[in-house]
Amino acid sequence: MFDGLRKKFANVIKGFVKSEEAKAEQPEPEKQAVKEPAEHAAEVRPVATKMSNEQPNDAAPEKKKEPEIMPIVKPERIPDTHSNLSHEHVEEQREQKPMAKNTDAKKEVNEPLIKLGVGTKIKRAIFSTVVLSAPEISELSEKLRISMLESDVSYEVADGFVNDLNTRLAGKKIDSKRINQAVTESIRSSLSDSLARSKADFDVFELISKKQQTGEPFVILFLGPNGTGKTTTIAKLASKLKSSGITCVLSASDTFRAAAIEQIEHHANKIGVPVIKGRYGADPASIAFDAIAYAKAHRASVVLVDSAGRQETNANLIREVEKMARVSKPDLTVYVGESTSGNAITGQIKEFRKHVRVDGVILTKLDCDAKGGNALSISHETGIPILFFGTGESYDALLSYDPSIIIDAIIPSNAS
Ligand SMILES: Nc1nc2c(ncn2[C@@H]2O[C@H](COP(=O)(O)OP(=O)(O)OP(=O)(O)O)[C@@H](O)[C@H]2O)c(=O)[nH]1
Ligand SMILES: [Mg+2]
Repeated sequence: MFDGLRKKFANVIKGFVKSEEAKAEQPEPEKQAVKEPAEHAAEVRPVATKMSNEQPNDAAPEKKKEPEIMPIVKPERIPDTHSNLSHEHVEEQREQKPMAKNTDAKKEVNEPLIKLGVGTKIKRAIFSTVVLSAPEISELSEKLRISMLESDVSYEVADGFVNDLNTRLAGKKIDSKRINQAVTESIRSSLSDSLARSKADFDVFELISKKQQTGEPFVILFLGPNGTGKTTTIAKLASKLKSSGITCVLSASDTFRAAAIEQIEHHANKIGVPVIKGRYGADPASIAFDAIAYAKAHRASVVLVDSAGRQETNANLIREVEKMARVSKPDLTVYVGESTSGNAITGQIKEFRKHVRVDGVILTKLDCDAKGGNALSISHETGIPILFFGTGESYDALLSYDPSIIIDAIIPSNAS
C-alpha cells in the first residue's frame, strides 16, 4: 500500500542530509570558483553569473575586472541570508575554527566563504542545533511535491502540504544529529493535518446500531464505475457485519452484467447471508425494494444493495441509479472507486454526485496500486469522506479508513 509514495518520500528524506554533506565533499561550480585565489567579488560571482546564465569558468577571469559585480552580492550577506546555523553558533564556530573533513578544500577556501557551503555548516554544527535555510527547505519541499504529484496526489493537496511543511521547518531549531528524524516528524505532522478533514464525522457501525433501535433496516447503496470492486466490497462488508453479529441481506441489483447475479449469490452462500435476486434485465430498483421488504419481514438490520457498474457519462444507467436511490432511500450511498484510477476518480465522483447523493467513498485495490496518492486528495477535492480501504480480494481485506494508516504507510516514524 502506498509503495510509490513511501519509496519516493524515503529517498528524498534519506538523500537530504547525504546531499548536504556531499555539497561539502564535492564542491559545486560555485565552490570551484570560490577556490580561485581571487577577491570576494570574484568569489561570489558564480551566484551572480548563474543568475545571468553566464558560464562561471569562462566568464570569471573577465568579470573579475568588472567593479559593478561587487555590489550585486556581498559575501558577508550570503551566510546571513542562507544560513542554516543560528547567529550565535556561527560566531562560536568562527572562534573555534574546527577541523573540516575536506582539509584540502578548506585550505583553499578562506574563512567567510566556508560559510557559503551549507553542507559544511551542517558538518561544523555536528554537535549543535541547526536551522535549515530557505533554499534547503525549498529543495526538500519541491522534491516531496514532485513525489506527490507523480503518485497521483492532486496539485492543490500537494501544494497545501508543501506550504504547511515549509512553515513548520522555517526557523525550526533542529538537533544536527537528528535532521532526518526531525524532517520526518514534520512531514508526518503536515500529512496528518492535510488528512485531518478526510475522516468521516460518522461511524458506519454506529449509524447501523442507531437504526437498529428503530426496527428498520439500514440500507447501503453501492455505486461506481465498472469493475471497481462493488460486489466484492459488499461481500467483505457482509462478512464484517456477520462477524459483528449484525444480520444483513444482499440485493442482487446488478441485473445488467452477465454473471453478476451468480457472482453475488456465490458470495452470499459462502458468507452465509441471504440474497434477494430477480432475473437479468429486471428493474434493479424493484430488486432493492424486495430486499428491503425481506429485511423488514425477517428483522435483518442491514440491506446491501449492489448495482451495475456504470460510467458517469452513461445517461441511461445514471437515470437507473437515480431511480434506485429514489426507491430504496438509502441511509448511506457509497461510491466504490479504485485507487488505481488516479486523479480521475475525483472527477467521476463529482459527476455521480450531480445525480445521486454520495455520502462516502470506499477506495479499493490499495494492495495493487504502487501510487495510491488519490487517497490523499479525494476528500479534499470532493468533500466526501473515505470510509474504507479495500486491500485485497479476501473477505477480511477491508480496512476502516484512518489517516494514520496512510501516514504510517507513506512515511513510517522510523523512516529516517
Ligand atoms: N486486489 C484487489 N482486488 C480487488 C479488490 N476489490 C475487488 N477486487 C477484484 O476486482 C475485480 C472486480 O471486482 P467486482 O467486485 O466484481 O467489481 P464490481 O465493481 O462489482 O464490477 P462490475 O459489477 O462489473 O461493475 C474482482 O476480481 C475482485 O476480486 C481489492 O481491494 N484488491
Ligand atoms: Mg459487481
